[in-house]
Amino acid sequence: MVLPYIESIEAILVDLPTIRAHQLAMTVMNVQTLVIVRLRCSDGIEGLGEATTIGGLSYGEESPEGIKVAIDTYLAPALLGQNAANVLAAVQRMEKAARGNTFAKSALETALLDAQGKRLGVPVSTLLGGAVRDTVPVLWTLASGDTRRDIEEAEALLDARRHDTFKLKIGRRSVAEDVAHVCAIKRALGKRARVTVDVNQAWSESQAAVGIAQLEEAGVDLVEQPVPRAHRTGMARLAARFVIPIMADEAVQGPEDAMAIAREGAADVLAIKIAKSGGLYGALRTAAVGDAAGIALYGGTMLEGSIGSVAAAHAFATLPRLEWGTELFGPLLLVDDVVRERPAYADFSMRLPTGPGLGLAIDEDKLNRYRRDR
Ligand code: MUC
Ligand code: MG
Repeated sequence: MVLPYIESIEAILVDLPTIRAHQLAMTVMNVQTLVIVRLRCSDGIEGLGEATTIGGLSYGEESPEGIKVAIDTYLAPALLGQNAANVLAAVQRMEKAARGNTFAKSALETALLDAQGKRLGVPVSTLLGGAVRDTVPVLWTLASGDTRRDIEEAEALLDARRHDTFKLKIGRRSVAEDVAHVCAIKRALGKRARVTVDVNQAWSESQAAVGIAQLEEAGVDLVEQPVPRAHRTGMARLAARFVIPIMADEAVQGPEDAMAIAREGAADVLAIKIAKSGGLYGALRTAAVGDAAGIALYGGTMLEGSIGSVAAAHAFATLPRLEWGTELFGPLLLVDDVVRERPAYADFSMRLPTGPGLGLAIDEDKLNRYRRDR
């Protein structure tokens, strides 16, 4: 048998407008930039991957432009000519070629898994051992910056049975203003919806102690990353002090962070993201550490388009326990995408595509329309 090898790798910057302004503690998004990877193999099979972050360098340590440079200059040369059918050997070569750069590595690993799935005629989740669910629950983030508009948005999505859990992005305004905003939304939605908040590291421990007490009182279901990611001892004190679950997002990148959080009791829930963990395998390893420690799991997003979101969904679909569902709504926040068919959302969930690999195909016209270098 002739082994297929990796023939070429292209990393393409794609700029897509969002359906409305998306306000987070560290930035306001009106456009999302995706880094789309096309990995072509000697047997004619092409794998797709995506690396996407939020707000340039304001959220994480890799920017879209930097991800492209890392792929073009360092990671692609390490992979060209290698066996395209051995994903983990390729991942190990990337680990030798570059430290960190987990977003870039995740996109390449996704593309290799997509290609291998297409080669074998099976979905990526099958390559990972098999899906235990064919849909994943998906929440929606309310982040328009306006309380009344957020309530209207939530009501419409509840009526459409698209989402019944809402995550509120806070941390931009004072603690008092943020708490008032959250309480108004929770009051309006009542028992019809779960409400969570993401502070994106914006509070000090003492601000968090005040804010979380009021959010708990208001019936909010979970608080995500209230304090800076390095402040694990503070997170542990907050997790011990309150009944409302504390979720680690920025504080958990890979399995080593999950281990430290477990040891220190620094969170009740882990937000797992393929980009933070360097790919689907890394995300599953991170999840396994948390799961073994009795920490609940949640499938996180970097607001990727369809390719990155579906890649993550294939991984999350294999997790035996996924207590807090996922937030894989990225495609719904974008006015358009670069795939022919976007994943389907209904009944508060995303349905996993069933085709080989990721189960997605590039729409060449749309890619040409939205690529930065057009
Ligand atoms: C984050 O920090 O969780 C996820 C949903 C959203 O609106 O922003 C992201 C990032
Ligand atoms: Mg978060």
